[in-house]
Amino acid sequence: QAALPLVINTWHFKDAANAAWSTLQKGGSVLDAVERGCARCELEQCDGSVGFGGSPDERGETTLDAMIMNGDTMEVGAVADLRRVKNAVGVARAVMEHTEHTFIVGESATIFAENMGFMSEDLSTNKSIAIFSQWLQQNCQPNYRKNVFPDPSKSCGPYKPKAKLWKPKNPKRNFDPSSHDTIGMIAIGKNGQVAAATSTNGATHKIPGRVGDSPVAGAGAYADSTAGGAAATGDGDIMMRFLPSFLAVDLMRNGDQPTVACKTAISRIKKYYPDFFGAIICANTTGGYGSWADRSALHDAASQGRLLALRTLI
Ligand code: SD4
Repeated sequence: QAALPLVINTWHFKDAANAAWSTLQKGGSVLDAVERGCARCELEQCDGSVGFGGSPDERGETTLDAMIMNGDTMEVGAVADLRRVKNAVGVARAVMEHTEHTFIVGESATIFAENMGFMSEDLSTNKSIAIFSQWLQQNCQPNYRKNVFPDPSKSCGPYKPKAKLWKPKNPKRNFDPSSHDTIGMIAIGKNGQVAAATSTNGATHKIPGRVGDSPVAGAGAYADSTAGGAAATGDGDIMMRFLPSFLAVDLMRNGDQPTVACKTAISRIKKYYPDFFGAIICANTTGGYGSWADRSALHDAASQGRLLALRTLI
């Protein structure tokens, strides 16, 4: 149990937690806190998996997914497959506050962002170009239309679906855990107001247009000021099928302690996908918080969240 207010987030993104915390201390709202916290990660390109220059897709482009949720009003703003705009969580908040919609995607999200005054710029960096080129070389099929396209960079497309390696209950999942590190953040205000937000550049080498769990309310994050908040990180293609953040908040509403709620949300997924990668953080409106990860590789995502929570209380 901790005193309020409280900020926790996934992984070891301390600058993000501090940005959120100082926003609260300066009198900002919990929404301001989670927005600024996630925005800090977008600027710092936390672990390469948040913000510009990370997780290039199969065409080499970085695209962003983000959401924000107001647990007082149950308003949500979200963007996915956002191109050429760095501040995805800011655009998500603009969707929430300046439209009657919840979720805007792709080029249209970019146009919306530009109309709202967000700057449009290339999200590629030398690093993302290098990641893409290396992947292209490794995945290029040298004989594929070789005579037509002697340039190896042109002999790799169009996309041909790979054989599906995994099925429910089949532990073989073609998934690179090192490419996953989204920020998910929960802030609980002095009076128990809850806000949550996420921001990510998704999964590396995804099929263009792929959207993960992070911008989906109830999957990537959820906030309800009558119960608590939750945020998830990990294999979004699997996790979004179970709405783990919604489930965890609902379990807390029914009296479960945050750690128990987090564990149940992860266990529900493991029943069907025993080998998936994922973690979730949970906080309730009285300042209790907890986390659960499916395996040790991701314990960092959860336990660092706990450390950060303590840190912000110092
Ligand atoms: C996604 N869930 O797009 C995100 C990635 C992530 O830790 O959380 N990585 O699937």
